[in-house]
Amino acid sequence: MADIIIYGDPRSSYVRTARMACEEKGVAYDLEPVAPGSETIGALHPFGKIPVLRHGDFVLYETTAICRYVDEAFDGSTLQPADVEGRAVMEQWISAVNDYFYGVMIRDCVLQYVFPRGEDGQPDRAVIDPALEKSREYLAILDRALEGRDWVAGGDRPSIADLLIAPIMFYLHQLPEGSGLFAPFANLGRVGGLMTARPSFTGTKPPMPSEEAA
Ligand SMILES: N[C@@H](CCC(=O)N[C@@H](CS)C(=O)NCC(=O)O)C(=O)O
Repeated sequence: MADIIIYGDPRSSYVRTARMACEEKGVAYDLEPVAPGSETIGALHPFGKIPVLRHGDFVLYETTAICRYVDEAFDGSTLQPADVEGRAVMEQWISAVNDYFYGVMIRDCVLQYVFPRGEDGQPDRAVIDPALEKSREYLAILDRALEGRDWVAGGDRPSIADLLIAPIMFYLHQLPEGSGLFAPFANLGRVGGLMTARPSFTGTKPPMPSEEAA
């Protein structure tokens, strides 16, 4: 058994971010697959969400706090830029992803397809269509931020901000509109290629519905 346990559903983008932080850092962990709102999570996370990290007696929730802890508690290459401006830009993007990207891209696009709430059990276009439009706008902002750099806060390796962004981009890409959404954005395509080649990304790929049924 590894020293670190990550509690959460492997399909969750936030859980994937926490796992990617461990993988990028080279820190062994066990994934305890539990649902948000479950009894296990209720005992560990006062807001009932995932992921949660346990390291010995230490229990921690909130994805960014988990990533920062994994980065600072263990040796290995860093998940935060060395320079003060780089760290500030990383914080800026962590905040932007949590406050703007997640709600629009995951809650209002991806989850609308996964748990359709429209008429006749169909995805609710009144929610999805404006969210797709907003996603396009936000992807353009991210694409501009990646001009001339591989990672959003600079440097030669992904920071915590990139680890938050990548699982969201993955799910957005899976949507029926995914290819079209990303088509205009060359920097997102280039950086997506770098990210999808990393073992931290390939090793945490969520089970897709067709694979679960198998
Ligand atoms: N601020 C939290 C957000 C965590 C979060 O929203 N996790 C989702 C899964 S991706 C969840 O638990 N959703 C279930 C729910 O909202 O009830 C973090 O950074 O960890």
